[in-house]
This record gives sequence, C-alpha cells and structure tokens, in this order.
Amino acid sequence: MTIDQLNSHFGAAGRIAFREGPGGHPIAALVAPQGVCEVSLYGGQVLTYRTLGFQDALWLSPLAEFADGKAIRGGIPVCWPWFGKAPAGMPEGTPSHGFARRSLWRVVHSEYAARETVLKLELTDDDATDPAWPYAYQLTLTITLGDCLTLELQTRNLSNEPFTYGEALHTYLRVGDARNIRLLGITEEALSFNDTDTHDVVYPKTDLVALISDPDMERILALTADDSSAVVVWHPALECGLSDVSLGGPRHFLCVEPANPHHTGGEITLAPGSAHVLTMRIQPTSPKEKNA
Ligand code: TA6
Repeated sequence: MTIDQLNSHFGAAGRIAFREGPGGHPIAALVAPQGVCEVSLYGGQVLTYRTLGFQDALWLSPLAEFADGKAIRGGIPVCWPWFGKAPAGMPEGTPSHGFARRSLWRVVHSEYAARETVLKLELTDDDATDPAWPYAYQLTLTITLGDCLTLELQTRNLSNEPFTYGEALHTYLRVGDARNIRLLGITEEALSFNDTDTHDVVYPKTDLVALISDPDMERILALTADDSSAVVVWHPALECGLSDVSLGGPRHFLCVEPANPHHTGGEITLAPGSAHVLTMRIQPTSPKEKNA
C-alpha cells in the first residue's frame, strides 16, 4: 500500500497517520491523550514512545540503518521465529534474531477510542519465510497506545504440522546514564551497570514486573510481561563495536526483553491451528509523590 492508501484505509485525523520514513518504508504515528508513539512497518517495530511529562521511554540509535535486510537499532525489535543465534542446522550466516525484524509488515486493522489508539500489523509466510524454517504461519502485532504502551505478539500455526519457534521483544529502554540506574524485579538484588562490562544474561522469569529506577531522568520505567518464560537483560560495554551505536551510546539504553528463547528451554511448540500470545506493557512513572 502507498502512504495515501494507508492513510485512507487506516488513518484517523489527529489519531493515526502514516508517512514515508527513512529507507522509504512507511512509519505510523499513533496519538492518544496520554502520549504518542511511532511504528516502522519495516520490521513491525515500535521506534518511539513518549508520554506527557517524560522524555522518550525508548532509545533509537542516531546511527540506526533503515535499509532492506538490516535490523533497525533501537525501539522494540521483534525477534521471531528465533531469539539469538540461528538454531542449529540453519545455514552458516543466517542472521540472529529471526527474519521478522527484517521484513515489511502489513497493516490489517486500526481503531481508536477516547483513551486509546490501536494499530494491528501482520506478517505471514506469504510475506517472509526462511528455507530453514518452512512453515505456514500468521504473526500479528497489536500495538495499543493508552495509559501505557501494550504490545501483543501473536503467533498462529497455519501449517498442518506442529512447529517450534522462539521469540523476544528486544526492548531498548532509554535511560539518562546507565551507570546510575537500578534494575529491579529480575533478581533478588537490584542489577546495576557500568561502562566496561557487557551484561548479557537470559534470566528464567515468568510473571515479569521490571522497574528501572532512573534518577537522571527522574522517572521509574515499569515493564511487565505475560506469557514469557524468560527475560533477557543486555547492556553492552561502551566499546561495543557495533557500527550503528555511537561511542557513548550504551550509556543511554538498557535492553529488557520478555522472551520465550531456546536458551532456557522456553521455545514454544504450536499444534496446527493453535496460537500463543506474548504480551508486554511499558509505562514511565514519576518517582516523586504526586502533588497532594
Ligand atoms: O538481546 C541480547 C543479544 O542477543 C546480545 O547478545 C546482542 O547480540 C544483542 O542481542 C543485539 O543483537 P543484534 O543482532 O540486534 O545486534
């Protein structure tokens, strides 16, 4: 669909609008009373999420590439149908984190109400697949901008045989200075970060409630998830060697990723016709007591 067709079919004045983004792919802007967010149809990737009174809750690299075949660095990449390195048996050089984040998704639905705006994207095996993962599937991402930002990633097996997949919502949370934040809710002790050590751990975790206490941005970012079996916490050292992360970039993000990865036996096997939904919610809150 062209931008004009997208706006004609799925746009709504003052609530949902599409524009051509970098790399020529469409970007959707969603507006609700509590804030705004932007979504790239390439990758089915939320890029930004701003709420009243706060800076962006998500980090998007200034060096992010929007070219076909590349993964956009930042926002909320959809890692699917595998998380991490390609599963054993896949051809050498198969990219990490699956093909969904390197594919162009379609808009299938939009709606809005007084306090929320909804956009639903879809990817099927007609749009993207991999010879090493040859299954009929329907992947949908429902993005709801309301009192918080909610993502519902549904996988449905359209094949006539079971298939197994892994997934993660690879969320880049924006922070003021990673050296000063505390990540609570993952382990007994709060997790902290620095410039020299890369933190890259898959923690078995269900019923995720993570809080990022960020004194520099004067906020607490809350991230919760349903139906994930693990949470990945990634914070690279400053010297991360990633061409699309500027020097100093890692000081301004922390990845907290609800996941169903093979690393912790969390991969999901779906019978023909069945479906699974991974849900994540993000909300910035103020640590200050509300004015009486
Ligand atoms: O989520 C953690 C991780 O698997 C790290 O090991 C690191 O590779 C990161 O993802 C980024 O992966 P990407 O393929 O987006 O560069």
